[in-house]
Amino acid sequence: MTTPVLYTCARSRGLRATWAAEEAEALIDLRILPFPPRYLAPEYMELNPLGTVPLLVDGETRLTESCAIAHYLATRDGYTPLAIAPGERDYGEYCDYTYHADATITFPQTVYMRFCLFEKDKGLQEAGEAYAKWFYKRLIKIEERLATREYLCADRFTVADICVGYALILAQSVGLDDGVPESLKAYRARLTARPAYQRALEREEAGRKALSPAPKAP
Ligand SMILES: N[C@@H](CCC(=O)N[C@@H](CS)C(=O)NCC(=O)O)C(=O)O
Repeated sequence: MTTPVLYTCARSRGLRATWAAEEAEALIDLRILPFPPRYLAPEYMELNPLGTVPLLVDGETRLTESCAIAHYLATRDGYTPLAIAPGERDYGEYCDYTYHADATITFPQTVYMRFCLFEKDKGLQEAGEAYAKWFYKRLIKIEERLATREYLCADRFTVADICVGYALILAQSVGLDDGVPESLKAYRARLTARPAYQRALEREEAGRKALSPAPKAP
């Protein structure tokens, strides 16, 4: 069997994949790129014409969706407790929250980031702020779900928590935390305290540091 190669940028949505690999103890060849690779690693466009990260290459198989990669790494060699199998309780909810994480929650976050952080000069800040509000409103579904649960599905930590948890981690790092309910902040704190999350961060950070040009000798 091949070792899957994960191309990503430190702390990007690819963290979902690095984190899942650490939780599942799945072997991956982690390749950290400078952000954005579209400009800073143009040769990457040959591997992924979208220019986005993450990308997982596993033999002939190629995936470019962070939530799909997290699920794939948790199930590639057979179902692990990190995923929920068909027929198991909360299988449908597991699929739903895993997709919900990027399609419904991270989507407005990225529009906010684009208009309010990366492309401020375009004069679209008002629209960006509207997307920030939209993001806050969209947290209602996970807030209600977690009101009576520690984890989203089947009373255990799964890839659905990794995928949704990353959106909450991103919220904190891009200044989108004001409208995040305290209960979801507590959920995020539980998730980020996990040793596998800490290891994933360290791995990505080590890769990022290795990219930086060595300091010039005086
Ligand atoms: N839905 C995709 C989105 C991938 C994506 O847009 N990634 C961002 C980083 S978080 C990116 O690569 N941006 C750089 C660009 O588009 O040039 C996923 O979840 O993996």
